[in-house]
Amino acid sequence: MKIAVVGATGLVGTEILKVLAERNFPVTEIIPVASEKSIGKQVEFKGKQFTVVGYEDAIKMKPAVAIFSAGGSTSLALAPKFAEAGIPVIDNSSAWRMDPTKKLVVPEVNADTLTAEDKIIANPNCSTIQMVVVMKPLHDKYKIKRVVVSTYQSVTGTGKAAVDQLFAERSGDDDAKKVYPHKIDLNVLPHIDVFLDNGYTKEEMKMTNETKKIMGDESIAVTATTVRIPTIGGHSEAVNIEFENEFDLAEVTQLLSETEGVIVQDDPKNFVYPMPINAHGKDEVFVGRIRRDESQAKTLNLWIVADNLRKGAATNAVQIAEYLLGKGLLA
Ligand code: 11C
Repeated sequence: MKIAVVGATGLVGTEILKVLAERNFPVTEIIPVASEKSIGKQVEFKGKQFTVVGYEDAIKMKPAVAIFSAGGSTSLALAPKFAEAGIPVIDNSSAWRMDPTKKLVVPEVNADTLTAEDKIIANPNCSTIQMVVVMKPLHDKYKIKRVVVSTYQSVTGTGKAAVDQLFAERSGDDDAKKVYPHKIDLNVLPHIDVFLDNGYTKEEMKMTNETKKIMGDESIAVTATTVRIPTIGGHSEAVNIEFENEFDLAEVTQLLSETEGVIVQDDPKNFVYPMPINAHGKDEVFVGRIRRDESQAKTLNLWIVADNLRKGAATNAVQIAEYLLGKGLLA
């Protein structure tokens, strides 16, 4: 099966190629697509070299699916061209996520809504994905009323230039090119993406709005504070969930340990809890610090960690492709 990867040379694009190889997706040919300046470069996949092409050539090569990770404006311009040619697009940008005509998919939660009509499928924001994977079984069982989440997000969410800023500062170069408005090493920035008129950042509103859409329930209230920290392994989240119904703590742990794609790491006496350093390079979502909020009835506290480039982006996109393949929706 020919697979086009649009934005193949970026941080997420590179991870998509790794995940396709690791999960043995039946790839016969990778079609790496990138901007003018990268056309002609080579991209390696399973020991073979593939030449980067422009989007028109890629469409002519008739890939079975195109996975996009090239930013919102590229996606707005190019995804419809692939879709019009009958090539399903799985898009990592925020361009189509809240479009009511497009599905926003986390396979463990709502892949069953996909049909042959869905030619542009949106991949959610990384911080939303890891939260909903854990929340879905809890919502089904106890019905979520309200979520208060604070995030601790990896610089890899911003891209390679941010990783470079962190390591340049760490090596003592305080004049390093700044992607953030402040130093990131030895610091914490309560600021991810742009500020909106309501005082929240776009990242915070993505967590609110995308959660409702993926879970298919507009009644779930979500308030978020999203924070950038100097780490690279993944995003962490302190999540407080108020339910409609009473829960049993042991049952919550049992339920999560039986949930596809979730690994419970919760043995605080032995210092076992999820950390980005351990989640790095993994496809699962890790949950721990499972405890009752003693200040309020029917309320739970959790700590959720996942590799934002994996389950938060590449893995989720490849899992959507796997679902389409399994349902016979890829030509
Ligand atoms: C971050 N969550 O960590 C962002 C990156 O909407 O896909 C992903 C942005 C998005 O900065």
